[in-house]
Amino acid sequence: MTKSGRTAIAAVPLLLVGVGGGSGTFAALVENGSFEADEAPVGFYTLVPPGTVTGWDFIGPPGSNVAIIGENFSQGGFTFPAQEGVQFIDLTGTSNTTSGLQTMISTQPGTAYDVAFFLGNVVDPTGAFGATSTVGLQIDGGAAVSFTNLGGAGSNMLFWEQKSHQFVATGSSTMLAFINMDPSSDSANSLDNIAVTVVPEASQWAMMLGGLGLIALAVRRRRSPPA
Ligand SMILES: [Ca+2]
Ligand SMILES: [Ca+2]
Ligand SMILES: [Ca+2]
Repeated sequence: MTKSGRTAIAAVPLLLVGVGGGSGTFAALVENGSFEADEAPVGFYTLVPPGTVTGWDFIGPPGSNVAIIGENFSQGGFTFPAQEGVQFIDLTGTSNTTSGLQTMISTQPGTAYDVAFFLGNVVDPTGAFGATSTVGLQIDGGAAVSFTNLGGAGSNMLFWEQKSHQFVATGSSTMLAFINMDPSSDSANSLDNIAVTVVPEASQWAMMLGGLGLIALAVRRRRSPPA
């Protein structure tokens, strides 16, 4: 292999880092998607409302709430570790109704996005936490798409499962809402680590490969000995 060939290949990881950085920008489409921004008391929780969640708006019937669950929370013989960081959201709060959170993200019309999030469940059929956890995801106020976590049987620890959903944006902003769909007898429906990313298109891959070629060329020219 020639020297310039090695140089070009060495440049590839740099470009991929650059492309990854671009994706990272898209991942940050959701502000505070891990619910770490507002510190809840350790071993306890903060009800919203009256509290607030950075980057999100509470939605739900009058008198209802959700909860920011603090680090090291445990109750009723169960432990509730976060999926990412130390905090997460309990969509049931203390009201156990159709409460939830919504956030507005910047989008490009016609672009496909992937919404990934973790849904937590405990199996407590004779206790307060129910046996299943179902979240409804609404895009721009459309029909809720439901996701259910049935896992965690035989464990006394919150069990996390990743879910994802793709949509094509129709406007320059898109509203995402996560709504509790557990029965009123169920007081645990956990949500953490929400990230939205652009679904790569064939044309974007072509641009990236074109970029690779240009960088390889530039590096080769730079490395050429002066005439
Ligand atoms: Ca978190
Ligand atoms: Ca539940
Ligand atoms: Ca609860």
